[in-house]
Amino acid sequence: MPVLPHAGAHVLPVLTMKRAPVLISLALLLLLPPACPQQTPEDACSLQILVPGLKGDAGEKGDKGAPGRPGRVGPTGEKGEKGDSGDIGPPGPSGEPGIPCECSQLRKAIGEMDNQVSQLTTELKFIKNAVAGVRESEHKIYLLVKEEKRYVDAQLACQGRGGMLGMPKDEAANGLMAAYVAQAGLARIFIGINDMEREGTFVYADRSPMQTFHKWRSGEPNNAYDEEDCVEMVASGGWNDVACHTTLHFMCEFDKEHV
Ligand SMILES: [Ca+2]
Ligand SMILES: [Ca+2]
Repeated sequence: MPVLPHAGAHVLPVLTMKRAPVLISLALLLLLPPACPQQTPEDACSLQILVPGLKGDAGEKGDKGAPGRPGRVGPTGEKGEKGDSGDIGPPGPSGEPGIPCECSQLRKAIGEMDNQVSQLTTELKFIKNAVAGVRESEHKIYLLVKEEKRYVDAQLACQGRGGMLGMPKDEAANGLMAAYVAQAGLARIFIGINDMEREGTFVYADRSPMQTFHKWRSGEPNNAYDEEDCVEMVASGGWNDVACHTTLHFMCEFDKEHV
Protein backbone atom coordinates (compact mmCIF):
# COMPACT_ATOMS: atom_id res chain seq x y z
CA MET A 1 0.00 0.00 0.00
CA PRO A 2 1.52 3.35 -1.01
CA VAL A 3 2.27 5.83 1.68
CA LEU A 4 0.42 9.04 1.14
CA PRO A 5 1.86 12.31 2.39
CA HIS A 6 -1.62 13.43 3.63
CA ALA A 7 -2.23 12.82 7.34
CA GLY A 8 -5.82 11.76 6.73
CA ALA A 9 -4.64 9.08 4.37
CA HIS A 10 -2.75 7.38 7.18
CA VAL A 11 -5.92 6.99 9.21
CA LEU A 12 -8.17 5.68 6.53
CA PRO A 13 -6.68 2.16 6.18
CA VAL A 14 -6.76 1.48 9.92
CA LEU A 15 -10.43 2.33 10.32
CA THR A 16 -11.77 0.94 7.08
CA MET A 17 -12.99 -2.41 8.28
CA LYS A 18 -14.71 -1.47 11.53
CA ARG A 19 -16.31 1.85 10.93
CA ALA A 20 -17.07 2.14 7.28
CA PRO A 21 -20.18 4.35 7.67
CA VAL A 22 -18.31 6.77 9.83
CA LEU A 23 -15.46 6.96 7.38
CA ILE A 24 -17.86 7.75 4.62
CA SER A 25 -19.26 10.45 6.70
CA LEU A 26 -15.82 11.84 7.45
CA ALA A 27 -14.95 11.80 3.76
CA LEU A 28 -18.08 13.66 2.89
CA LEU A 29 -17.32 16.06 5.68
CA LEU A 30 -13.90 16.85 4.20
CA LEU A 31 -15.36 17.43 0.75
CA LEU A 32 -18.41 19.48 1.75
CA PRO A 33 -18.09 23.14 2.65
CA PRO A 34 -18.27 23.47 6.42
CA ALA A 35 -21.92 23.78 7.43
CA CYS A 36 -20.97 24.36 11.07
CA PRO A 37 -17.53 25.84 10.83
CA GLN A 38 -17.07 26.33 14.55
CA GLN A 39 -18.11 22.82 15.49
CA THR A 40 -16.31 19.49 15.65
CA PRO A 41 -17.61 16.45 13.73
CA GLU A 42 -19.06 14.95 16.91
CA ASP A 43 -21.57 17.84 17.36
CA ALA A 44 -25.26 17.20 16.79
CA CYS A 45 -25.33 19.69 13.98
CA SER A 46 -23.00 17.66 11.83
CA LEU A 47 -24.61 14.37 12.65
CA GLN A 48 -28.11 15.68 11.81
CA ILE A 49 -26.93 16.72 8.45
CA LEU A 50 -25.26 13.46 7.80
CA VAL A 51 -27.69 11.04 9.37
CA PRO A 52 -31.37 12.15 9.18
CA GLY A 53 -33.40 10.60 12.03
CA LEU A 54 -36.88 9.18 11.99
CA LYS A 55 -39.86 11.53 11.79
CA GLY A 56 -40.87 12.54 15.32
CA ASP A 57 -44.29 12.39 16.90
CA ALA A 58 -46.74 15.24 16.31
CA GLY A 59 -46.20 18.16 18.74
CA GLU A 60 -48.74 19.32 21.24
CA LYS A 61 -51.43 21.67 20.15
CA GLY A 62 -50.23 25.32 20.26
CA ASP A 63 -51.73 28.05 22.41
CA LYS A 64 -54.64 30.11 21.20
CA GLY A 65 -53.48 32.95 18.97
CA ALA A 66 -53.79 36.67 19.76
CA PRO A 67 -57.10 38.39 18.84
CA GLY A 68 -57.29 39.72 15.35
CA ARG A 69 -57.29 43.43 14.45
CA PRO A 70 -60.55 45.37 14.96
CA GLY A 71 -62.76 45.65 11.99
CA ARG A 72 -63.49 48.88 10.17
CA VAL A 73 -65.85 51.49 11.67
CA GLY A 74 -69.39 50.97 10.54
CA PRO A 75 -71.60 53.66 8.95
CA THR A 76 -73.11 56.41 11.19
CA GLY A 77 -76.54 55.53 12.56
CA GLU A 78 -79.62 57.74 12.36
CA LYS A 79 -79.97 60.52 14.96
CA GLY A 80 -82.18 59.53 17.92
CA GLU A 81 -84.93 61.70 19.44
CA LYS A 82 -84.03 64.23 22.14
CA GLY A 83 -84.49 62.91 25.69
CA ASP A 84 -86.46 64.60 28.50
CA SER A 85 -84.70 67.28 30.54
CA GLY A 86 -83.13 66.15 33.83
CA ASP A 87 -84.28 67.39 37.26
CA ILE A 88 -82.96 70.73 38.49
CA GLY A 89 -79.83 70.22 40.63
CA PRO A 90 -79.63 71.28 44.29
CA PRO A 91 -78.57 74.90 44.99
CA GLY A 92 -74.83 75.46 45.42
CA PRO A 93 -73.23 76.53 48.72
CA SER A 94 -73.44 80.18 49.74
CA GLY A 95 -70.58 82.37 48.60
CA GLU A 96 -68.14 84.22 50.88
CA PRO A 97 -69.59 87.45 52.32
CA GLY A 98 -68.63 90.47 50.28
CA ILE A 99 -66.65 93.44 51.54
CA PRO A 100 -69.30 95.66 53.15
CA CYS A 101 -67.85 98.95 52.09
CA GLU A 102 -65.05 100.50 50.13
CA CYS A 103 -61.49 100.58 51.36
CA SER A 104 -61.51 104.32 51.77
CA GLN A 105 -64.36 104.00 54.25
CA LEU A 106 -62.53 101.26 56.10
CA ARG A 107 -59.47 103.44 56.35
CA LYS A 108 -61.62 106.24 57.68
CA ALA A 109 -63.14 103.87 60.27
CA ILE A 110 -59.69 102.68 61.30
CA GLY A 111 -58.57 106.27 61.66
CA GLU A 112 -61.55 106.99 63.88
CA MET A 113 -60.75 103.95 66.00
CA ASP A 114 -57.19 105.20 66.40
CA ASN A 115 -58.60 108.46 67.68
CA GLN A 116 -60.86 106.59 70.07
CA VAL A 117 -57.95 104.55 71.38
CA SER A 118 -56.03 107.76 71.96
CA GLN A 119 -59.03 109.29 73.73
CA LEU A 120 -59.52 106.19 75.87
CA THR A 121 -55.86 106.21 76.81
CA THR A 122 -56.24 109.78 78.02
CA GLU A 123 -59.37 108.92 79.95
CA LEU A 124 -57.73 105.86 81.47
CA LYS A 125 -54.94 108.07 82.72
CA PHE A 126 -57.54 110.42 84.13
CA ILE A 127 -59.31 107.53 85.86
CA LYS A 128 -56.09 106.12 87.26
CA ASN A 129 -55.33 109.50 88.77
CA ALA A 130 -58.80 109.80 90.18
CA VAL A 131 -59.68 106.29 91.28
CA ALA A 132 -57.84 106.49 94.58
CA GLY A 133 -59.89 109.49 95.60
CA VAL A 134 -63.46 108.86 94.43
CA ARG A 135 -66.35 108.80 96.85
CA GLU A 136 -69.37 106.55 96.57
CA SER A 137 -72.93 106.55 97.76
CA GLU A 138 -75.43 103.78 97.15
CA HIS A 139 -76.21 104.92 93.62
CA LYS A 140 -73.50 107.46 92.77
CA ILE A 141 -69.79 107.83 92.39
CA TYR A 142 -68.34 111.31 93.01
CA LEU A 143 -65.09 112.54 91.59
CA LEU A 144 -63.41 115.74 92.65
CA VAL A 145 -61.51 117.18 89.70
CA LYS A 146 -58.60 119.39 90.65
CA GLU A 147 -58.61 121.41 87.48
CA GLU A 148 -59.93 124.96 87.49
CA LYS A 149 -62.57 125.43 84.83
CA ARG A 150 -65.46 127.72 84.08
CA TYR A 151 -68.87 126.28 84.92
CA VAL A 152 -69.79 125.33 81.35
CA ASP A 153 -66.40 123.75 80.70
CA ALA A 154 -66.58 121.87 83.98
CA GLN A 155 -70.00 120.48 83.02
CA LEU A 156 -68.63 119.44 79.58
CA ALA A 157 -65.69 117.72 81.25
CA CYS A 158 -68.03 115.67 83.43
CA GLN A 159 -70.38 114.88 80.55
CA GLY A 160 -67.42 113.85 78.42
CA ARG A 161 -66.73 111.17 81.00
CA GLY A 162 -70.31 110.00 81.15
CA GLY A 163 -71.36 112.00 84.20
CA MET A 164 -72.67 115.38 85.31
CA LEU A 165 -71.51 118.12 87.60
CA GLY A 166 -72.30 116.97 91.14
CA MET A 167 -75.93 117.63 92.06
CA PRO A 168 -76.58 117.48 95.81
CA LYS A 169 -80.30 116.70 95.95
CA ASP A 170 -80.47 115.65 99.60
CA GLU A 171 -78.69 116.05 102.88
CA ALA A 172 -76.73 112.82 102.52
CA ALA A 173 -75.37 113.70 99.10
CA ASN A 174 -74.54 117.25 100.19
CA GLY A 175 -72.76 115.98 103.28
CA LEU A 176 -70.72 113.47 101.32
CA MET A 177 -69.65 116.07 98.76
CA ALA A 178 -68.76 118.63 101.42
CA ALA A 179 -66.63 116.13 103.32
CA TYR A 180 -64.87 115.23 100.09
CA VAL A 181 -64.06 118.89 99.41
CA ALA A 182 -62.89 119.49 102.95
CA GLN A 183 -60.66 116.40 102.96
CA ALA A 184 -59.13 117.53 99.66
CA GLY A 185 -58.18 120.81 101.32
CA LEU A 186 -60.23 122.89 98.88
CA ALA A 187 -62.22 125.98 99.81
CA ARG A 188 -64.87 125.85 97.08
CA ILE A 189 -65.93 123.98 93.98
CA PHE A 190 -68.52 124.24 91.24
CA ILE A 191 -71.58 122.06 91.66
CA GLY A 192 -74.29 121.34 89.10
CA ILE A 193 -76.84 124.07 89.92
CA ASN A 194 -77.55 127.26 87.94
CA ASP A 195 -80.19 129.84 87.05
CA MET A 196 -78.82 130.65 83.62
CA GLU A 197 -82.14 130.20 81.83
CA ARG A 198 -84.34 132.10 84.21
CA GLU A 199 -82.95 134.45 86.82
CA GLY A 200 -83.77 133.31 90.31
CA THR A 201 -85.05 129.90 89.26
CA PHE A 202 -82.29 127.45 90.05
CA VAL A 203 -82.25 124.06 88.42
CA TYR A 204 -79.83 121.17 88.54
CA ALA A 205 -77.41 120.49 85.72
CA ASP A 206 -79.68 117.70 84.50
CA ARG A 207 -82.44 120.36 84.20
CA SER A 208 -84.41 118.83 87.03
CA PRO A 209 -86.04 121.54 89.21
CA MET A 210 -84.81 122.28 92.69
CA GLN A 211 -87.00 120.69 95.33
CA THR A 212 -87.37 121.74 98.90
CA PHE A 213 -83.86 120.71 99.80
CA HIS A 214 -81.18 123.42 99.54
CA LYS A 215 -78.05 124.57 101.38
CA TRP A 216 -77.91 128.26 100.55
CA ARG A 217 -75.60 130.15 102.81
CA SER A 218 -77.00 133.11 104.64
CA GLY A 219 -77.80 135.90 102.23
CA GLU A 220 -77.48 133.72 99.15
CA PRO A 221 -78.29 133.51 96.36
CA ASN A 222 -77.78 137.23 95.92
CA ASN A 223 -77.02 137.42 92.18
CA ALA A 224 -74.22 139.84 92.98
CA TYR A 225 -73.39 142.36 90.26
CA ASP A 226 -76.39 140.87 88.48
CA GLU A 227 -74.17 138.21 87.01
CA GLU A 228 -74.19 135.24 89.40
CA ASP A 229 -75.98 132.39 87.64
CA CYS A 230 -73.85 129.44 88.72
CA VAL A 231 -73.36 127.81 92.13
CA GLU A 232 -70.37 126.88 94.24
CA MET A 233 -70.16 124.67 97.33
CA VAL A 234 -67.81 125.70 100.10
CA ALA A 235 -66.03 123.21 102.31
CA SER A 236 -68.67 123.48 105.04
CA GLY A 237 -71.31 122.33 102.53
CA GLY A 238 -73.08 125.69 102.05
CA TRP A 239 -74.03 127.03 98.61
CA ASN A 240 -73.39 130.42 97.02
CA ASP A 241 -74.27 131.73 93.59
CA VAL A 242 -71.21 132.97 91.67
CA ALA A 243 -70.35 134.18 88.19
CA CYS A 244 -70.26 131.34 85.67
CA HIS A 245 -67.04 132.60 84.09
CA THR A 246 -65.22 132.14 87.36
CA THR A 247 -62.79 129.20 87.19
CA LEU A 248 -63.00 126.69 90.01
CA HIS A 249 -62.28 123.09 90.79
CA PHE A 250 -65.36 121.00 90.36
CA MET A 251 -66.96 117.68 91.23
CA CYS A 252 -68.48 115.17 88.82
CA GLU A 253 -71.02 112.53 89.71
CA PHE A 254 -71.69 109.26 87.86
CA ASP A 255 -74.62 106.90 88.10
CA LYS A 256 -73.30 103.50 89.12
CA GLU A 257 -75.74 101.88 86.70
CA HIS A 258 -73.99 103.61 83.81
CA VAL A 259 -70.39 103.16 84.90
CA1 LIG B 1 -78.50 134.55 89.06
CA1 LIG C 1 -73.65 135.10 95.50
